[in-house]
Amino acid sequence: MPLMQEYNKDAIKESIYNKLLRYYGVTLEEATPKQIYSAVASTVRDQIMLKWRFEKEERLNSKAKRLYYLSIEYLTGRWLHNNLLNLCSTEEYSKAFAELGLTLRGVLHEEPEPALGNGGLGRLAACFLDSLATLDLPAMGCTIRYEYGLFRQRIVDGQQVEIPDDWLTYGNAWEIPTQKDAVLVRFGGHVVEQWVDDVNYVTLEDTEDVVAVPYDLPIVGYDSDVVDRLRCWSAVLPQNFNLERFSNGDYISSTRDGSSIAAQISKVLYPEDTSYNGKKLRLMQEYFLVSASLQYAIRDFKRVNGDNIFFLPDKVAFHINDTHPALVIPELMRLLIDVERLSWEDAEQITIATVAYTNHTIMSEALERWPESMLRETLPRIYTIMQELNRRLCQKLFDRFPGQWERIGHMAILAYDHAHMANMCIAYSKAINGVSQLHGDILKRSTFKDYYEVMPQKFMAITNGITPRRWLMLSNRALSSLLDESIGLGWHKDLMELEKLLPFADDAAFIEKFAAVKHENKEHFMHWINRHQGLVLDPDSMFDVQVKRLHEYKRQLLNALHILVLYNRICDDPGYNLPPRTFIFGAKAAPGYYRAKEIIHFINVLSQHIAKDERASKFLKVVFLQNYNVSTAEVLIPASEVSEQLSTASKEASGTGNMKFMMNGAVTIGTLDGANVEIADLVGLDNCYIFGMRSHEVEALYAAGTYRSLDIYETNAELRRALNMLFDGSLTPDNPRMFEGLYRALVFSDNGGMADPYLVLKDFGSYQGAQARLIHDYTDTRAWTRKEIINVAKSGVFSSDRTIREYNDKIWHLKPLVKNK
Ligand code: 26V
Repeated sequence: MPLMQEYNKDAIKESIYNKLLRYYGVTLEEATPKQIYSAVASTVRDQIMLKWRFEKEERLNSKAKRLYYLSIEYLTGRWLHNNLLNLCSTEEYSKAFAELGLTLRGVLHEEPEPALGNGGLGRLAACFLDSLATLDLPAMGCTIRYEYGLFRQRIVDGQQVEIPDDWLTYGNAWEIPTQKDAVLVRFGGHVVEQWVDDVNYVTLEDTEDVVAVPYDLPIVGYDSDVVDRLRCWSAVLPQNFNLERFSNGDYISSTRDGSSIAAQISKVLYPEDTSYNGKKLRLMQEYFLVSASLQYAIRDFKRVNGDNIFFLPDKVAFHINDTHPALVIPELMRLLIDVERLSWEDAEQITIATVAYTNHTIMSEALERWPESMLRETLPRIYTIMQELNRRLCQKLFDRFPGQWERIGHMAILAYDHAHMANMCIAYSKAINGVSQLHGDILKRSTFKDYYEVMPQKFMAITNGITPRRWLMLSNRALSSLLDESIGLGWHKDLMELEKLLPFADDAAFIEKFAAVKHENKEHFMHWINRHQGLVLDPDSMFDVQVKRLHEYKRQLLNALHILVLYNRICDDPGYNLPPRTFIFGAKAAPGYYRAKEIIHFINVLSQHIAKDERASKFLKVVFLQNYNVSTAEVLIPASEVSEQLSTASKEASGTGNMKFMMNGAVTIGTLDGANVEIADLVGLDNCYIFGMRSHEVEALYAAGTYRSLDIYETNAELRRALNMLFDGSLTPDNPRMFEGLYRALVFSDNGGMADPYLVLKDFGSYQGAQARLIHDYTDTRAWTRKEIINVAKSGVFSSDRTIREYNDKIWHLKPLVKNK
């Protein structure tokens, strides 16, 4: 690897000096931390660029099939550390930093957090790219270059305040603007049909056009020669897209757009969508992403493979990450019919063979539907194509289910004045998959039952995974070193080798070392949170963590109410004793989700209330982490001992946080939902704490309509007392009824809705029982550490490398790019 040798310690130092001088005219001593970060990142980028050529050349030589993974979110986390790790260069850079009087941590800290995602969906996409590049597979991630990512969260007076996330203020050291690949995306206008020699030509006129300009981020595979890319499309008005200035590198002034709609398209992730215009903007974002990516993909296909578009399915795979990029289907049809001049039948066949779809949630609010009128107005040609897709689909469904109008309406693409995007994805793609075994089953058995009956061969379940590079090697150095010295280095390339740890679970010396690693990580987190939030934690207390999006189905409230019950016990019984425990919550609530914000407020009030009580705070501390994000997770997860995975069974499609905790040795307390089911199978019931209703029981209970949470309120005195504290002034004397709304939603069926729809009260007793077992077990340190070790040992299957191999074997069929064949 001669190229890499150039990046030894001395070369790195020289490059940093040079860049500081050339870019900023400063010496190392004069440079600001941001300038130093930028010089370092630019050095790493040079190193990556040398590798990048291989992917470009080899893909051209071998005409390899390429995957386009389209996702409205990519929650990548910071890049510098990950790039160093994957280039296997962390050590050389650390040495160089030491000689320059810098610290790795200090330099890493200067990188802004790219929050181009909201939660699991976006983080999964980022893990997938890491694995694709690591497995040498040719792939391009496609998303939008949002100027503002998901909001930054501040907690003010216990409540969430949203602050715009201007993550691009200092530029982005990793992105490479690729103006030669800019394409035009067209909105609005009207459809013009012309018949020439019996052929119907369709064109669009009077459209509002937007230029899509790609900015590419390199995706470096771990110890691999392949560098894939994440392409982020930015929207610019045509008259403002000054190619000449752009080519000269003047990106800012070449793309100034003022307040035009084009500027809005790539302005912000998830614009508020309660208004008509907000909703329309989201639709435009989705089409923008899809149309730009597809036009580029077809152009690239022709460049590599020639003009015969019938080979498209052999050379290109489009993957739809949830329904946000569902317009891939009609857009591909449009390009094949209107531009490539294929017949409808040929276009349909190619589309189905090229496209696959992953469903990530069964929550009905997240199954996208667009008003037909909005589609017709915003994307008239796409709308006519969807009408024809729908007509042909319904015809087939009618032949299969004659007269069953309700069923056909339920399966249609256009019905009840709305477009149902998931239906289109199932009907016109080659595969649909759920993200855990249970989720896959639920899709078949319930959510898409009718489709499963018609096209069972399309349905699959591929359990999610996480990249062990970021979530173990990078974030948990201490554990990684312990693994290296005890089981060797094989796990770096094959995470199943973690199983070699199993015999160590009973080795007293190893148990001690493992416990010491956990303690070191807890101390590290303790310092971190002290610097960031000024809090003081006790590293000898149990770290019990629930971090994830705030949603009622994830039941942060179950955890909080249980803490309140523990608090009451401590207050009541002067002899009550339990191991000191720090409960850590982190969650962002969607800005318009009132109930979720109320839960955040409640947790913060609870935290303050307990902190004020001298005796209770000896045993309990509740921490609400501000602005939970990828970087925070990297510090927190290695320090965690208990992983709270409390979703109402059937609601969490998979969860991936659960896997990160497991891989870092935290023990799960959770329901048999999503991938928790698989975690429990792997570690056994002695090494996790399972409680609550099973998913089929939940479904049966909903169907029966007999659930009355009031009965539980009336019979469980401890729970009733905790619930009453939501409105009796114990927690908020100045405003006693502050959380009455929360209480009412759990106990009464207001407005025709079901009381306690997520079964918090129903599962409370069982949760309490699991907590009691857990607390009992925790006091035996050795036995507890054994459980942690077994969790790590069994986590190999949750590597996203395994997930990607499964997708590749079952759906994409990509071939690795191989050096020196
Ligand atoms: C939710 C929200 C709520 C806030 C406003 C914007 C917005 C946009 C989309 C969504 C749907 C999120 C879908 C999602 O993240 N699903 C998660 O996907 C993970 C990866 O497959 C999976 O592990 C989680 O169980 C699933 O919830």
